[in-house]
Amino acid sequence: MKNNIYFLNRLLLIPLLFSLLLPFYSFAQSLAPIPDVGPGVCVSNCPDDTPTTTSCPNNCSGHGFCSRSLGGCSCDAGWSGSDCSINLVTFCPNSCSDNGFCTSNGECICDPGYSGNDCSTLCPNKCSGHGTCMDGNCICDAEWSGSSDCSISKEEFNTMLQDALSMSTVPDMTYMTTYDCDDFASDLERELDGQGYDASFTLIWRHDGMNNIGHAVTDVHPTGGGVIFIEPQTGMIIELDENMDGVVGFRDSTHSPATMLTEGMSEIEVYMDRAAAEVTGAPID
Ligand SMILES: [Ca+2]
Ligand SMILES: [Ca+2]
Repeated sequence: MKNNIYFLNRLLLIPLLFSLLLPFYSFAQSLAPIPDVGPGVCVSNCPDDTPTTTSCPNNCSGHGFCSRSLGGCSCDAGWSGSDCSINLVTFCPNSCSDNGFCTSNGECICDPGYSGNDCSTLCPNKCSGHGTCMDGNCICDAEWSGSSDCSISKEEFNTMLQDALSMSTVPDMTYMTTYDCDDFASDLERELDGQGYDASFTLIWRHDGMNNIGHAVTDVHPTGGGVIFIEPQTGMIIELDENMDGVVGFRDSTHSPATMLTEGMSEIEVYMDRAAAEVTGAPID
């Protein structure tokens, strides 16, 4: 009988121990990382943070899983939206023509060398990897602005242009009151246009506090962007970045009577040709 009582006590001890240890077990379990569950159903801490067995929106449409860490759907590649119902392949225009990445707001991010809202427009030579494709035209990086496909560097272009200038007869002309800077600039512009360059006519107004001293030079626009200025009386490429900020500031086709500086102490105005400058009222003799 004594033995039986002892046995009964031992039997009672087991549930007692269990009931004492259970809270520790539950606490330890609550510290364990909760893995994402999927697909579809969220067990707790769902988007509304209510501990229920409710699911993510539309059960993530079968194209993702319900993520506790995100508090919503984590969509499979190629799907987007809060319920993963947006097919990114067909959501963007023309599926980005297989030349770009479709974003969740329906816009294509085109691969290098392609442009257009559906990435269907190819730029020349894909801009040679030295520029950005915009509306079918390359916007070349500054150092690669020598050609429309950004394959010629600015330095190479300058070398070719300087070679062409060394053959020019305009710098050999004699400076006279009747044949002065605007005549040099205009004649060199026409000559370079004839050689296939996109040349135009530039006026520079230098300010010394009281007076505005005008000068005319020639400029050339490489097809990849930028402007190169030339002193037509010497046939040399000149640098007009007076304030040394890496760009030459100039006004396009407008003459403001020498009041708004565009570069250092100068106002630089680029015109299509001398006649276009005269039309704006710029004083040219
Ligand atoms: Ca003149
Ligand atoms: Ca500058």
